[in-house]
Amino acid sequence: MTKQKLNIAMIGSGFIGKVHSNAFRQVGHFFDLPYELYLKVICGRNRAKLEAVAAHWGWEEVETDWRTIISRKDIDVVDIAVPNALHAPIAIAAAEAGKIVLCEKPLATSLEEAERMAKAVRRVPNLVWFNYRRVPAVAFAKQLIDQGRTGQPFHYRALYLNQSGNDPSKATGWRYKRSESGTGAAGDLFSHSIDLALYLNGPISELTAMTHTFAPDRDVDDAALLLARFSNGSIGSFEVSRYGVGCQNRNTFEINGSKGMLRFSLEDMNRLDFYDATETPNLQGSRSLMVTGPNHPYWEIFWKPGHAVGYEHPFIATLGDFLHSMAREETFHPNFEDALAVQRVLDALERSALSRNWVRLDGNQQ
Ligand code: SOE
Repeated sequence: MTKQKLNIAMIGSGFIGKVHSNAFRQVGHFFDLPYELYLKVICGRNRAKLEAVAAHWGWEEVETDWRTIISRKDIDVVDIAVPNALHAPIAIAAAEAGKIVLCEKPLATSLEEAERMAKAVRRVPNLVWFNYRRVPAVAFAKQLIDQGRTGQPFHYRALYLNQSGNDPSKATGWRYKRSESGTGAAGDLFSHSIDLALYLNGPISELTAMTHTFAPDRDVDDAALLLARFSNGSIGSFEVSRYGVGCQNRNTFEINGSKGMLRFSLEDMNRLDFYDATETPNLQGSRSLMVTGPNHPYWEIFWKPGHAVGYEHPFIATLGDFLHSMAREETFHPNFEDALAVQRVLDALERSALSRNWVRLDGNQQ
């Protein structure tokens, strides 16, 4: 059977463009895809850099104007991997032109922008690259929670720490400028922690937060702390920072429930700690599960049991699942609506930090 061809245009050629290029290249090697993907055109501002990236990853053409990409009839998929302030204009134009739209996180630089984006993509297949949902250990945590293995949830605890703010060579890019990124650590790191929290533990009903900027001349937050009440009755604490010196990419969560505990750290991403409080007391103890199979999420897609996966695999899994759900005409998650839910929490975080008050959310986060 001949497969439908999909011509992909990726806008952006930085770090995350490399991760996406790899996912587009690799996805057909792992997933039995319902489509044939073509890495048609890569778009960015610097032609010389684009040509080098295109040659390296096998993009057929380069383009320096994203509007030209949108107007091209032969482009099926627009993938947005550029600074946050450009997400909205590109995503809205692409959706209006009927393209399939994939977008990096955080979705937008404001709630108002995110609402317009989510509305614009309603009629086209869409995805937001909250990649950590598809770390096999995280997907397995979700399965255990859904099976009731952790029972009634009491605590949700998350950290996302890196040390980029403390490194002057890194702390000058677009991620540190409000005009291009909207927020600092909140959008960059917190968006991941919030997406995971909403996915694993459900909507947040109210929160209080503080943000802090260490660098004297910076107009975005470097760190944020947040306390939350979830609709399921549990309480949450979150900390994100670009001054987590000693941590390069520490993304963790821990859940304490009436029947057990789950603990994950991206620094040991193939493992999930599980404590089963229903076992006889003399056998109770936290076990460190290697989540590479058998019978773990994606174990038949990637390597044999015991053969670890890395940073790139959740992106490949995100894309593979997305293409399958598109072929089945099913709604994929995380999509723009899920990312809008994250944006509502980010907006509440900012309002709470400014007003120094608790902020209620309407529970409309899933
Ligand atoms: C930089 O802080 C960054 O690349 C984030 O933007 C990503 O979303 C995160 O996964 C890793 O760190």
